[in-house]
Amino acid sequence: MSTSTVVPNDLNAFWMPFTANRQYKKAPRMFVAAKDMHYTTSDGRQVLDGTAGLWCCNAGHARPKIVEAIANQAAELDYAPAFQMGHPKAFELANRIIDIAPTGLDHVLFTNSGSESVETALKVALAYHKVKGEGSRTRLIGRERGYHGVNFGGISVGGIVTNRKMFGTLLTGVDHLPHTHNLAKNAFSKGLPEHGVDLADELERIVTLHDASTIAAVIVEPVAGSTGVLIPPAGYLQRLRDITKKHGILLIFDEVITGYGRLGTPFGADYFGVVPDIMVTAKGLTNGVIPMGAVLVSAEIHDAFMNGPEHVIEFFHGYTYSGNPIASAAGLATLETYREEGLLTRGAELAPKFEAALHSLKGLPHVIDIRNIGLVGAIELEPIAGQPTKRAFSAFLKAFEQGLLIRTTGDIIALSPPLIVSESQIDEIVTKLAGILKTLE
Ligand code: PXG
Ligand code: PLP
Repeated sequence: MSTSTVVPNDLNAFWMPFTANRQYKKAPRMFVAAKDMHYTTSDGRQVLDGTAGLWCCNAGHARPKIVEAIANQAAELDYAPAFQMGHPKAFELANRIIDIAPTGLDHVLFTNSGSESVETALKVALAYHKVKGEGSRTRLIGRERGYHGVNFGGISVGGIVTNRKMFGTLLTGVDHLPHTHNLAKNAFSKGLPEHGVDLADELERIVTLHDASTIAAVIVEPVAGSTGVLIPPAGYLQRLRDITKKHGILLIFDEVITGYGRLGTPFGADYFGVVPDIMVTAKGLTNGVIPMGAVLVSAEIHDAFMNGPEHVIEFFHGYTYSGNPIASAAGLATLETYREEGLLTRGAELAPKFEAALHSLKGLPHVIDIRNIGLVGAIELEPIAGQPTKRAFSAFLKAFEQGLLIRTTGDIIALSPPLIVSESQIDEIVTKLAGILKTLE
């Protein structure tokens, strides 16, 4: 198939997500193929994937096992009803996820995205307290700058203003911890920033304000990704764990980005040695190929629902496509690929190289911070006065022209290459970025 024949001739109907539609449609950027570390554009150029798609293609693109599993599954069993019926692969996938998950997380609810996983986790948390006879625990605590998808629960506990301000009153009974970003004290940290563990103590203040008996759960990203890679201060997540445990509050880790090897460990929980009560995942579960999410919960939470008459549904929640056969097949083949190639821990081997390469950009024009953890990095730029986001977006456009895909949010450049990236490709990413940073307005 010639790649030049597949460009649609009218871009008007598709209202694109999180995109400057009018600008994009004047000068569209199209991918038409992908293999391993590269995309192919509609004009036949190769683009090195510095972002694993949108933080999801952890094993790179068009991996044979996954492609084959999807094709075979579509032919064998395309769909099975999700409610009151089952098929073997969903059970198998749940077991394989629990095999790699931190000890203490024992059951899986399937969804179709990170956003749905967040809603599912929040509903499990509220219902858990209710079935335990603590129905007064209804408050949810998120964090400033947090990203928990785009559905109403997620934007309520989320802390990105642009994602919230157009949408009315959201969920009531939500409070927020402060974010942990502090350039004055932590700029150019390698790995965990040194300062800010005491920001976790803000949770004690919130508990005092509302009383623990009204609080159901705290939800945080172990490393905040979408808002521009905010890495938690050393000791911070442990302290949140200690405070939540002390007060009987559930701790939810949103690992949609940090899950499945991104930090060099299977999950962020492993990296930080902190096990939450509920873990939210998606993206890397199927290598981004088929939409799917998974919410992991402790046996204690699951077992609390397994009461009452056995013919009665225990939890009134689920999606038409929860654990659907093709997504399950993709998930199994993905986890198999990660296992065969050691990808859930490869990030730890590459992290020192990635860190050194990124921090070599220190001193280039406009660079006010560089931060990194596992195979995630960020370069924060000084915004152009009165025109926030413009400088980083122009870096994005230049990178694309030069055959490199990066991601920008605000004036922050985020990097999260597939976990199959080679050392020379890390050099290529950083060399190209250095050239671009020198030419930015
Ligand atoms: N939670 C977290 C922590 C996420 O990062 C979601 C929930 C929502 O997942 P879905 O599958 O509904 O999009 C996310 C998604 C970016 C970017 O470039 C980040 C996400 C999605 C798209 C772009 O920062 N995160
Ligand atoms: N809206 C209508 C009218 C429906 O019938 C359904 C599911 O049956 C939904 C929404 C929810 O769709 P899904 O289960 O794919 O989330």
